[in-house]
Amino acid sequence: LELATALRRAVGDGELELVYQSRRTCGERRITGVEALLRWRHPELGVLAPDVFLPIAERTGRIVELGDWVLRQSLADLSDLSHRHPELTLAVNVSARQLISGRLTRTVTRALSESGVEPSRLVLEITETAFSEDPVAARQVLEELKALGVVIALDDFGTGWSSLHYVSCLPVDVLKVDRSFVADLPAQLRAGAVVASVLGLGHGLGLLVVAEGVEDADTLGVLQRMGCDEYQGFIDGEPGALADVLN
Ligand code: G
Ligand code: G
Ligand code: MN
Ligand code: NA
Repeated sequence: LELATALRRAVGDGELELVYQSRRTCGERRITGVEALLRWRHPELGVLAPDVFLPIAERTGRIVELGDWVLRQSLADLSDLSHRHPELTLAVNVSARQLISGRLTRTVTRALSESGVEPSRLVLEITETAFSEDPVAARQVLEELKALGVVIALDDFGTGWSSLHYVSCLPVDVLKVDRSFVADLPAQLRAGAVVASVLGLGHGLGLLVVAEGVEDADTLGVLQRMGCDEYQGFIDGEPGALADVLN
């Protein structure tokens, strides 16, 4: 309850922050983009991870306001560095409730025009829960976003109940293989089979496949040999300030 109250003030008081994680090609490890990750610098509790406060924000509806802030701030951050990194893409996580809030398309349109960033450089990361809650509304918003020229990624792919259904009928461009499968890659044949099948599916549909949670060179080596397109993970360091991540 206290967190819920404090969260109400967090946006206005400037307590929210973004850290960034790079996304790179598996082959040359060339940077192609960054993912914005939200943090809350709570005055007494210190830096809180989204797992601690996003469920509260979802429940209270505050997530819509937080999501607006994340979009505007991350696009402004990218815009500041665009002269040096004109090709870099920005991935932003969108929660289920935000997706079906009825105002996401308008918010994205406004944030893009304020920042001057090309729509094709913005990747919105969606999880399957959004579709299980309200498939009709979710689908319509995705169509609107696609019409703007924004890129759509399915996040945590493989962990939901009906991934195959969604990937076959929704306008999606990118599959992000959940890190639970990636973590077990070097040691576990089962994880290898799952990742191989996501790669086959994604490439069969003409999608870009990104592996999440790559922590070591062994794992990256396996992904390279399997033909995975891009990866993210602590192998490139902890998420940090945008300027640091790009150095
Ligand atoms: O950054 P971290 O690993 O702590 O993120 C934990 C979870 O929070 C992940 O599932 C991630 O997708 C989610 N997350 C991080 N930033 C945001 C954000 O800005 N909006 C939403 N909706 N989820 C986020
Ligand atoms: O669900 P989503 O993919 O948006 O989650 C992103 C979260 O995953 C972030 O909170 C980030 O801190 C975490 N993460 C990113 N890379 C790694 C990694 O290599 N290992 C682990 N354990 N977590 C990671
Ligand atoms: Mn994500
Ligand atoms: Na994920």
